[in-house]
Formats: sequence, C-alpha cells, structure tokens
Amino acid sequence: MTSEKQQSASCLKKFTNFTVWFDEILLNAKIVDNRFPVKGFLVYLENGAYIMDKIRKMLEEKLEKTGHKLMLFPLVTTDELFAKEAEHIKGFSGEVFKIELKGDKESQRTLIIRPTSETIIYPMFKLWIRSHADLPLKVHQSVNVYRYETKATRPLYRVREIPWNEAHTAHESPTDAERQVREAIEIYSQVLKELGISFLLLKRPDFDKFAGAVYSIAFDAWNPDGRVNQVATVHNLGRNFAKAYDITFEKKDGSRGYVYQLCYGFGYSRVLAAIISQHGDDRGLVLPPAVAPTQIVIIPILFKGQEKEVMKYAEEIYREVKDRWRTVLDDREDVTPGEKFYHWELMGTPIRIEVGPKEVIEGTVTLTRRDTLERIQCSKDKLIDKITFLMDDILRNLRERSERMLHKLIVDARSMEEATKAVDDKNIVRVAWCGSLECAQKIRENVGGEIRGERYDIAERPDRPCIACGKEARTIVYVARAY
Ligand code: PR8
Repeated sequence: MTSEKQQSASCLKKFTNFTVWFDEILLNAKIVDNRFPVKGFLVYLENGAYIMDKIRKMLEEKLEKTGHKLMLFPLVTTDELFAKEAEHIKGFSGEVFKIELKGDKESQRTLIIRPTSETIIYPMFKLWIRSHADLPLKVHQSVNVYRYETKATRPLYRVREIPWNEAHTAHESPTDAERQVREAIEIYSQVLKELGISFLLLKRPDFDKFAGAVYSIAFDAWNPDGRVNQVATVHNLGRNFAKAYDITFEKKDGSRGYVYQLCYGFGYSRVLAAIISQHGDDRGLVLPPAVAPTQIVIIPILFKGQEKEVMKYAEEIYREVKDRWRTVLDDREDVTPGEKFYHWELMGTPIRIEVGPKEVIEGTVTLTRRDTLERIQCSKDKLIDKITFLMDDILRNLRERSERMLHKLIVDARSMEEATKAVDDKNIVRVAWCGSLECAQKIRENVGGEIRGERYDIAERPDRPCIACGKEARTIVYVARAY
C-alpha cells in the first residue's frame, strides 16, 4: 500500500468526524483538558505543554539569530493608551478583558488586559528611539494575551487566553520595513516546515486586515474539517501607529520623521492544533521528531524463561540511544506489549523499538515508524545510523504528505454553485473576484466561506470574470470556512 492510501485508510474518523476525533486525542494523548470551568481557558497537560514549549524554542532561536531582542512587557495598559490608534481600538472593541480597581470614587480606575501589545510596547518605543542609529529595533516576547472572543471558542483553535509569540519592529524606511516582512515570513515558514505543517501564504483582503495595519499576510494551515487554521500573521503597520504614538527619529540628513513598523504573531496553540490535525491518524498523534516528548520507545517482548536476556539486551539498546534521543524503556510488568504499542501509538512517538528473544539471538532490533507503521529489521551495530535516517525521513514524509493533502484540498470554482459545493465538501476554493466589498459579502452569504485573500508567494492572474458579479476580476482569491 502506498503511504497515501495507508493514511486515508487510517484516518477515517479524522476526516469524517473531526470534532470527536480531535477532542478524544486532546484528552487521551494528554494535550489539554478542556473542562476548566472558564470558557476559552485551557489546562495544558504534560504533552501539550511540552510540545508547545518545544515550538517556542524553535521559533525563539530563529528570532534571536536574526537580531530580535527578547524583552518582557507588562500585561496591562490604560484606556487612554489603548485608545490612541482609532482603528486599532475599533478592531478590538468589545474583545478586551478589563480590571476594575475599586477604591473611593476618585481613585476608581480601569486597566485593560492586553489583547495584543502594540499599545503597551509603542509608548516605550517612543522613549527608546532617538535617531537612525537606534533602527531597526526588533523585539519579541512569548506571552499569553487575552481576547474576549465573540466567535465560538474551540480548544487550541480559538481560545481566550492565547499563548503566542509577538514581535514588534521599527524601521527608518518603507524599503527596510518590506525587507522585514520577508524576513518574518521566512522565519515562520522555516519553523512550520520543520514541523511538517503545510499552509497557504495569503495577503488578506483590506476588509480583513489587522486593525491599524496597511496590509496583513497570513499563514492558513489546512484542517481535516475544511476550516482553515490561521497559525501566524505578519502585519505591515506603515506609519499608522508611529503617528498615533508619536514615534519619531532623526534621519541621516538631520530631519525628523516617523518610523515604519511591523508586528507579527505566531499562535502556539494553533500550531499545536495543526500538528495534531494535519499529521494525526485514527490511532492518535503522529509527532514530528523535533517536538515529540518521547522520540523512541523501547518495548521488550518477554517470553517465559528468557526475561533476563531480553531485559539485558533492551537495556543495552537503551544506553546506546538515550543520550541522542529522548528515549523511554517501557519495562512495565503489568502491561502487555499490545497495550504498550497502543499507548505509544496514541502518543505519536516517532520510533518504536521491539526486542524479543529472536532479536537477542540475531543481534538485531525491530523498528516501527509511527508515520507509516512500516516495520524494519536492523542490526544492532547499524542502529544509530538507521534511527538518524528515519528521524529525518519521518519529517520528510510528514511534510510531503501534508503538502499533497493541501494541493488536493484546493479546488477551482467558476460559479457560486460550484464554490458552494466545494466548501460543503470541505475544500479550499479558488475563485476570481472583482475586489468589491459587495461581491465579498455575496460570496460569504452564498458560499458559506470567507475570502481569505490572494497568494502572497506567487502571482496568480485571473483568467475569468468575478464569480459574484460577472464583471472583470481583479484577482484570484481563496475561499474557505475558518476558525
Ligand atoms: C496581532 N499583534 O495581534 P493577530 N486563539 C488562538 N490563537 C489566536 C487567537 C485565538 N483566539 N487569536 C489570534 N490567534 C499582531 C501580531 C502582535 C502580533 C493567533 O495579530 O491578531 C493566530 O495564529 O493576527 C494569529 O495569526 C496570531 O495569533 C496573531 O494574531
């Protein structure tokens, strides 16, 4: 069986009943417990917290290598600071949590808990930036932000306590800001690639850009239920925030001007959701090796009378691999090998090593890779090379499989009926659009999906009229349901 067929055969539930499949995995594979009694707030269990922390490290390493300074900013801001950028406040109105400080009448005060940190960080940029020598300024932090989401919450996908990394930069010219857009896209693309996640890189239509931005670029990952999962966004803010927060600098020629800014955010919980849903199958998680809490599990197959030899051999193998990979020797005595297989498959452990009397005699091990469930015999002296190869190959396979699925999900539609059917069939639909707000609304109402934007990485010219009004199309856009 090809790995494609194997995957669709082993993903029946994932594709037909995604919500049930996903919720079961969250709890059974110890990702999150969604039963905390405040809506939109999750308890991250041992595997969920571990994987998210690994993702954080992967991202932060790349941010720091490219000159982003790690800083930590406060959780709260004031009404006045928050209200400075009119569009921004409008974008978040009704979505913020507030702290009411109740003293006597005069000292009553309200603090706003960050839904994002522009209004907290930019007053500090104003103090720090004096001249062109201070630019570019690039800072980042991995923190939780809080949004009183009005759309239905979903564990990991749409939460009210959002674990993310946000980066904020200031530049002396629009050209340097554009260069920064490319750098941010490259950093996020690299991390997602190292996790095998495939996505569409889309420039959002103007009506859906970040509040206060000139334009927004988004990473939309595919999801088995047809709803795209926006895992990260890069926003070019132009000088909008600089003007609101009065962030100016002395240029090389001695004159003063406003800085050009960017902010970009990487949603850790959504990336975790993408790992689970793009790679997982009906047996459970299938984890990319880089983030797997356990990368290798060794399971001794004990036969009466030969327990000692097998255990000794299993321990030898354990000692050989444990310093290179996160390894568990599952020597629980009250659990059958079958139950252990089931458990470690659910946990998504990339490689399983079985050793029994046959392996002891032959000086071999039996490896099983989680992504394809293929079993491989390997002699003990070639073990390290074989595992090294397999870890890379598992990631390559996950990435290619995910890419192929993304391409399979993208469907062209030339009429509203075609588009509606494609969205109902859980696809991402490519349509031609004239660019008018009126037609965008018509598309949303008729098709049941939203215009997510046009490709940012490649130019796609419309070869047909607007799907809604039949007039000349300005662009090709992707339409899908979204979280
Ligand atoms: C900004 N300011 O705010 P953004 N649940 C899970 N993940 C979420 C949620 C949610 N409710 N809302 C957003 N995200 C800019 C950039 C500083 C950083 C994740 O941008 O509003 C999504 O992955 O686009 C989103 O792409 C990212 O946070 C950034 O949020």
